[in-house]
Amino acid sequence: MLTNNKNVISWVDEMVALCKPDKVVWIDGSEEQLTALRNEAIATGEMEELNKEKLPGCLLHRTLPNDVARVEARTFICSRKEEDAGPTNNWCDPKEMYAKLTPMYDGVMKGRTMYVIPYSMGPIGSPLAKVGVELTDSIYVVLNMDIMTRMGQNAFKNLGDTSNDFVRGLHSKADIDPEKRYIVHFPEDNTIWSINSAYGGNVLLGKKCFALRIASYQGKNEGWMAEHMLILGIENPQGEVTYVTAAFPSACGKTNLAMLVPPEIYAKEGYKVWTVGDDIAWLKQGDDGKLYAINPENGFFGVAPGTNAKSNPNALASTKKNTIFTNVAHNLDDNTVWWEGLDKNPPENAVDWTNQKWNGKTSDIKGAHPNSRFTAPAKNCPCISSEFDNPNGVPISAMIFGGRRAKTSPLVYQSFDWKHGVFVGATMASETTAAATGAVGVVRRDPMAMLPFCGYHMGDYFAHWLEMGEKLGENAPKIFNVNWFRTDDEGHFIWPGFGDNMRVLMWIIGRCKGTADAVETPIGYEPKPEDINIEGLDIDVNTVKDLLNVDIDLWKEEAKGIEEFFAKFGDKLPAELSKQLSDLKARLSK
Ligand code: OXD
Ligand code: MN
Repeated sequence: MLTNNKNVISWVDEMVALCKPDKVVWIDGSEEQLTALRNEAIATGEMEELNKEKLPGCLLHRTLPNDVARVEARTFICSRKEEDAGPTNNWCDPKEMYAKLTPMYDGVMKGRTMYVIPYSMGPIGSPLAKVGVELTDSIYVVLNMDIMTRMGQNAFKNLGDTSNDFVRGLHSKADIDPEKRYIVHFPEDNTIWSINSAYGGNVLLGKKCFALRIASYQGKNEGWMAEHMLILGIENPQGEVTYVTAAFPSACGKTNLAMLVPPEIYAKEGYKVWTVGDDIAWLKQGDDGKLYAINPENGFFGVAPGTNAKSNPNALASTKKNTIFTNVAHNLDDNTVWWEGLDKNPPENAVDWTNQKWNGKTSDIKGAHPNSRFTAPAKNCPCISSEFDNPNGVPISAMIFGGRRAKTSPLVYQSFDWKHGVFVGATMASETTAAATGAVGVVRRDPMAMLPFCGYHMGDYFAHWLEMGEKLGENAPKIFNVNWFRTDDEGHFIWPGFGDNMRVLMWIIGRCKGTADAVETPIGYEPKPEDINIEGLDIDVNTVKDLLNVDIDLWKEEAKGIEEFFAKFGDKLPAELSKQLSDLKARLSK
């Protein structure tokens, strides 16, 4: 045992009595213990050790084909009252859910070892950090948690001997039976139960389950925010850094923006971009009144396909050592890994992610699963911020929302104020692409990119955002919306994206500093076309004008869509958001 905390000890005892493992191992986080676990996983075939010269410390793992992604249909928020989970979550009465799952955990770890993983979300000792303990029968989970969190004995330091403020996570692979898979949150008990999966998003309980679903609920009660946002800093040639956060639905390039490489025109002047986080931000008002953010994680759980030296050199560099690859192709010639979009040279002598013989040159099936992942330590990232471990976080000047819209949203606009910004975030949407199954171009609303991750009623979540704005007052970050995905009549993207998105961030920062101009439109403030720097791009100012165009008819349609979406929330929808909608309609009709 690594702690004297009675709450931890009695809960672990209770779960041991339920799961009946042969052995219980407390994870202290020492290199010695981790090396032994790596060796055990390699010996049993759970993981494969990769090329020691090219990928030192790296491991390869494959999950079962039925277990490759988060399962929203089997993810539950079990608050005592159904209305506290809200219309966007699956709900079940907690008593009923405990009664259903307890027999499934009964004796589930017979013949297995239970690992007790203490971890901190956020730098140890940070006033914004929180402690979790995850119990699991998977070495893969232990080794991933070591990368994704501050794991081990030190995590208990923040808790002390008497506190009960820790998140209780119980995970068992069980039989990896998809019919009996459950990812269940009991926000009022600080508890997460996950069973019958071994895929990252379902089993690394510090990430989506704790740092978003449970933490969003804690944040509402304790006056802070847990958001699905990247955090980045832009340093100017004078050495001043301005920090922004940004929320986008999946498949909109969040990790790429977080690790952006400045285009030549800015790089030569001495501008730099620093990554604080690529997925989750915890935000709290500081003593000086400003809003501060920490990244609660310690690593990146990134999608491998599409990551390459051009799209995201910093992410690729992060994966070159001490990284765990899941469900990528295995190059048998040099014992390295490959995925679609890595380069134009797929291996011929390989196995695909299902461990079948695979020739990348001739096969027309994919070598890596589209949701294959790398788990890489944040400190591997060449552009990791020097403030990454700052316990007080970084001050946020702007918050950015965005989605994938072919025509409706302009390249960038600024909300009129915080309240209007909450409306902009609450009405965020993406259009489905050909990459997903189902119809193309269907608008999916995903407020603040939190639809699958909000641990309570989204109407109350919007109200919490509005309250935070009241508290922050003059210090509230400015709120923006961006859209990198406008297309021309042939369906081609107009804006170059990637590193060139910095050109838009520069206008955003100018607005925060009061140095950039804007024009008022019915949907918010926009740059003048000439205020977006296009030096070195092969687009002209008329193209920027098109990118900024607000089509009133499309926006009238948009307002109808928003009205339908808002109806879902019934009387939990804050009156302020209905008012924002009618104000928008009035401005569109002027
Ligand atoms: C993720 C997600 O894996 O949002 O980060 O799905
Ligand atoms: Mn995410």
